[in-house]
Amino acid sequence: MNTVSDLNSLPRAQGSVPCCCPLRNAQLQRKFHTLGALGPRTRTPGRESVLLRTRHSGTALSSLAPRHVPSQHDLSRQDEQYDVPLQGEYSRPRSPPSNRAVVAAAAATRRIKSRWIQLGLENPFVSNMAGNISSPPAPAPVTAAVPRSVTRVRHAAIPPAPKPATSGTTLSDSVLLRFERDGFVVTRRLMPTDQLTSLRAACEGEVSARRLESLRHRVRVLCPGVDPASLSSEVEMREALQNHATDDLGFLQFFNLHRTSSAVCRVALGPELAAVASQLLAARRVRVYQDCLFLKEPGFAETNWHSDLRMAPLDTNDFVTAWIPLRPVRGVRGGSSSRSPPDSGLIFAAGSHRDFALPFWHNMDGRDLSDRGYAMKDTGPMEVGDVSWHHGWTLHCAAPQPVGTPPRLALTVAFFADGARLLARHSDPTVRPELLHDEDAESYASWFDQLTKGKGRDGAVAHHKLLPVVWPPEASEAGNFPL
Ligand SMILES: O=C(O)CCC(=O)C(=O)O
Repeated sequence: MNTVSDLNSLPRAQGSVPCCCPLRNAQLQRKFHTLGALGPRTRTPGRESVLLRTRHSGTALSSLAPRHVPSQHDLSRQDEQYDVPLQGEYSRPRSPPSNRAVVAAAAATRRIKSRWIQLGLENPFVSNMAGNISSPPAPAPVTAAVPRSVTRVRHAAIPPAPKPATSGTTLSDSVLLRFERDGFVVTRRLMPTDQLTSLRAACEGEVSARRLESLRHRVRVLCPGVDPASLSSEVEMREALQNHATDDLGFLQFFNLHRTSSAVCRVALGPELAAVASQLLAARRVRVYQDCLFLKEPGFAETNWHSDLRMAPLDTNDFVTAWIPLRPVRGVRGGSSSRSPPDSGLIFAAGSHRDFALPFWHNMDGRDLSDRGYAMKDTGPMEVGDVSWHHGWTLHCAAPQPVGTPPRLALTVAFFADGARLLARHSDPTVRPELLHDEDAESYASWFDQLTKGKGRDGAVAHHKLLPVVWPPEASEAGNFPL
């Protein structure tokens, strides 16, 4: 499957239309949204790589759109983008850096500085770091960060070594590079099977207990003319979805089960996922944004193309979602046996998280992605215990769930690098609040409203007890859950 149009060949639920473009209604059009220009990054704990620098110069611009009017945006709000590379991301190498690495680091730092000067900032390294909680040491002034001699680079710029990871899987450089390039990776056999057995039982229980709540949510999202509060039974809600929905029903979703279920809490807030998230995000401190269970019943339509960050009120690029199937998923090609039917695993537009030009130059309404040249990649068959990970701006979708297959349940857990700010919807005139899709509002309303209430809180750093720190292990707030 190499092109968007190949997706037309996927089997579809009766009455549904192809899940790929051209987009077919305003709601789906609004869902399309992508951005995030991460450069290559090859860091693993305990090792260093000068390639990190390109990430910073790349994201400094990418984060401005599509949520801001770039020409008017006050760049000093983009705290997380302004790490002095050797300060924010550098891990102590096992042996001193080679001269070549040091020279390359100095050159990269100079390039970033000149970029800032072109952007008209006086001294970005100094003025923009205050309050960036995810970057522990305060940066040296620019004169120290861009030293004249190699010796001064070594002594001025290298911060104290971060603590090494104390548990969890260590991702290889090639996996990290693949994530940067494609915007997704799969980690095989990441989760212990016994955890997944109790997770599945807990999730099935939540599906029964919260079915009405979930259908009401779908009515709210898909039936703009219907008041969900006026419906009380499953029959009424299914009728509303049948007769008034602007789109086919692709899934039922259930938010934040970790707040009530200890089995979900153990997985969603546990160190196995958090260790991987911290490496993919290259973040020392990671928070959980939400978990969400997706149920696809046989005959359900496709999951439309979307980027997760479009639905999160966070002004960040450092966001990653883990997708954990609760039964083996054969994937869109039907697995190894040609006789097994396809199954609705995730499909990714590889590299779309770096497609800065798409939302910058194009009006996303009615946008046909087929000429973007994305390679369409899927996870392939996944076993219980495998986890796929996608960047917050990576465009992805899932095929319809074929009739005659068992329902497909998958738990997602979304993580972000600590220090991200809330979208400043009211106080920052350059923010385009209409671009935030409210599909997940039920998930974040409580903490978002609390955090933004009060003068000067709009655009505050996203710290809340419902956004628990899960990495590093010694700072984990997982013990506060379930509530
Ligand atoms: O499982 C699905 O069908 C959708 C999942 C999804 O969109 C996500 O993980 O962000």
